[in-house]
Parts: sequence; structure tokens; C-alpha cells
Amino acid sequence: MASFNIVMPKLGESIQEGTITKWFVKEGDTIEEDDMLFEVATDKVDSEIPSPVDGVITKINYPEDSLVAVGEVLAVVSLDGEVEETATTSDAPAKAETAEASVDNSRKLSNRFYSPLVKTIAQEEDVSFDELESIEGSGVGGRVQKKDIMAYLENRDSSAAQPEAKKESKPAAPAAPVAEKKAAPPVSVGAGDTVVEMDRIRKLIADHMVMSKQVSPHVTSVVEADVTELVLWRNKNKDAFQKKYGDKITFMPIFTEAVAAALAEFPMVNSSVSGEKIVMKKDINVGIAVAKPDGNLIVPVIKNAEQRNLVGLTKELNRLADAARNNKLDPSDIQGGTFTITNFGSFGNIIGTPIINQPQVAILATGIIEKKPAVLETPSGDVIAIRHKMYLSLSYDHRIIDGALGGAFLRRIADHLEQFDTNRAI
Ligand code: CO6
Repeated sequence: MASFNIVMPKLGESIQEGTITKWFVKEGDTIEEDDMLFEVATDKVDSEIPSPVDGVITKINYPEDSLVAVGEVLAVVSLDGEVEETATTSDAPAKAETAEASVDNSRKLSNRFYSPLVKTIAQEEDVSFDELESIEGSGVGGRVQKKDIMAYLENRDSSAAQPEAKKESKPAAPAAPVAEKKAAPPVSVGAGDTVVEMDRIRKLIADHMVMSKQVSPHVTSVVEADVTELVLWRNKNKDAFQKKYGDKITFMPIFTEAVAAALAEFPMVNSSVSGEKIVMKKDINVGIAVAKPDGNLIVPVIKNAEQRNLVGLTKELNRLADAARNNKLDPSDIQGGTFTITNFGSFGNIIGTPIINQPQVAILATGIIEKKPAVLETPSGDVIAIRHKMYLSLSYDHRIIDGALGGAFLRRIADHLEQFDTNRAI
């Protein structure tokens, strides 16, 4: 009897485990490919996971509410529907094969599902396991679909003359081990104090913040930008923009546009550290910190931000912010970020020192835009004028970004904002 292992998928770059919050199937159920199997909650997002195969569920290894590591076998599906035999045959586990094993027997574990169709195409086209793992999936939970592997093959064929490109797509060496977490001092609880249990997301955010500070030596630089022109432009155009495109334009899309342009000019900032190597990312994927109504924080990602115009950035930001606030984000919406912006100007703050969103190497905080008296140099001498100003703070990883680079990159973002083209048509 052929069987298939359903494993805990990896739903994000830094996610190592997930909680099964709901099973939609039980042992003995017949399922078809793409039927929903279970719901998993991670530190970033809740997601429903579909079946990559047809068959019968013969075994469920973990009950609801179990916290399970990525790659663990959650359930076994009999591919030929022999329910009784599977349940009673003692050698069934020995025959079980994972999708990955049939692609490359040297790799026993994968964090992703591959449907039999995708596996067959991979085998026929001689796609290695590492290559398969590097393909970005457009299906639910980032699953690689037929169209994804076909697009990959088309691309691979056209770049066959460049073997280096393929070499570079292999995953880099794992990051160096992180120093052990220090024990926090004991806290005394007095009469009248209230003790609140952290929820799951809060615990995970807390762990990630500590991890980031342990991994990266943070430094923060600050610049002030005179954004009067862009404020006037936005105020003049915001109603017409909403009428024309059906979306409200705030300052965030303009900040994102400036950041994406600066990242294209300073590719070292758009990177990750892997052991003793620096992985400079091809794509410029800008994460936006969104404050959720439950008090937690999530960072959906605007993919290929440098390729989008202001309308595209506005629409994508509004879609992501809305989905984030309503728990409707897809796992792919929070994956692949290469840089993050946190706009604490939203709640009136001026300057801050944000914590890097690992495994990225820098994060920008945008403060509130305020009217201020400023000295302007004019042909007839200095004058004091009322200008719209804001602070931009950049925290960066001093392992690979020194003050000169971090400072120049930050100044470039400010320059882009100050030089905003006020004649831009909407
Ligand atoms: N200056 C002036 N006015 C602003 C600013 C700034 N920086 N930011 C927003 N706004 C205005 C904005 O233009 C809207 O005004 P109108 O268009 O005139 O109505 C209004 O404030 C509301 O904007 P909103 O926040 O709804 O939309 P925006 O597109 O600007 O931001 C968002 C989208 C998803 C980023 C935002 O809603 C949000 O969630 N912000 C909080 C992000 C957050 O919590 N970050 C973590 C901070 S903690 O980083 C941290 C350093 C440590 C402490």
C-alpha cells in the first residue's frame, strides 16, 4: 500500500513550529486533492492547509491544540484507499514515502507539500530537490503548483547559458548559532498586582524581538526630512485620487516608493546574513508593520515594491493593511520581506529605535509629519517659514552595515521624499 505523509509546513522564513487549531478531517475520511485538511496557527498568521493528494486518512498523529515542529508528520494518507490494511498492517510505516523522498532520496525532510503532478514534472525535467525548494509557490500556503514549476522551467531554459545563476539559487549555509537566552530576573507579585498571561502571538513576538537583538548588533541613525512639497501634493490630490482609483492615498505609499528606490541604489541594505556570507536579495520586498486591533503586530509584505507605481503601492498597502486587521492575510502575504517600514507616526510618535525584522538587516521608522518653523535660504537672504517636517530613523545590522552606508542610505530616502515631483499627475 502506498501512503503519503502530511507534514507540518513551513509558513514563513523564520517560523519553526505551528499549532494545529482545527482538523477538518478524521481518520477514515476519503479526501481529494485540495480538500482542506487542517488549520494551523503560527506566530505570524493562521492558515488552512489543503491536501496535496487524493486518498484516505489512515492516521492522525497530533490532536487539536498540539504545537508541532515544522517537518513533523501530522497525518498519513493512503494513496490507494486501503483503509483497513493500512490501519492494521504493521509494516505500513516502512512503506510510507514522503513527496520529497521521491524527488531526491538523499533528502528525507521537506517543509513543503509537493503534489504528485509537480513531483512527476520535477522528475521528468530533472529538477533537483534544491531547485524545487527554491521555487516560489503561488498556491495556498505557498504551495508549488503546476503553473509555478512550468514558469520556473521556462525561465531555467532561457537562462541555461548562465550556470552561475542556478548555482546562486541554492540555499546559503545556515545562520551561525544564536547565543543562549539569558534568564530574566525574578519578579515579585504584590497584593493588588494583576498578572496577565501572554497570548500565543505575544509570546512569539517577544521571542522574536529577543532573538533579533541577540543576532544583530543594532545601531540607529536619524535624519530630518522637509516633506512640505509631498504633503501639499497629497492634500491637493487625495480626493481626486480616491475618486479615480477607489483607494485612499496616505503617506505610506510615498514612503514605500522612496524606500524601494533607495534599496535599488543600495543593494547591500536589501540583504540577509547567512553564517559568514551576505545574501543580497534580487527582489525588493518591503514589509509594512501593521498594528492589529488585538494589540499585536504583523508585517505583510509588498512584493517587488520598486516595480510598482504609486497607485499600485497604494492599492497593495490598503489590501494588506485591511487583510491584516481582519485576520485575512494569506501566508504568502507575509513571506519574502527584505526590508521593513514601521510608521509610528500613525500614533503621533516622532523618533524611535525599531528592532530589525530577522533575517533582514535594516528597518525604517517614519515619525509624524509636523509643521515646524524652519530657516530657509532664499536669494534675498534667510527667512523663517512654516514647513512640514518629519524624522526618519533607521536601525541596521552593524555586522554588515557601517555608519557611512547606513547613513547614506537613510539620507537617500530623505532626498527622495524631499525631491518628490509635485507635478506628478495622478
Ligand atoms: N505623519 C503624519 N500623518 C500620518 C502619518 C505620519 N507619519 N502616518 C499616518 N498619518 C495619517 C494618514 O495620512 C491618515 O491621515 P488622512 O489621510 O488625512 O486621514 C491618518 O494618519 C491615518 O493613517 P493610517 O494609519 O490609517 O494609514 P497609513 O497608510 O498612514 O498607515 C499602517 C498604514 C498600516 C502603517 C498604519 O495603519 C499602522 O498600523 N501603523 C502602526 C504601525 C506600528 O504599530 N508600528 C510599530 C510601531 S512600534 O516600531 C516600533 C520603534 C518601535 C517602538
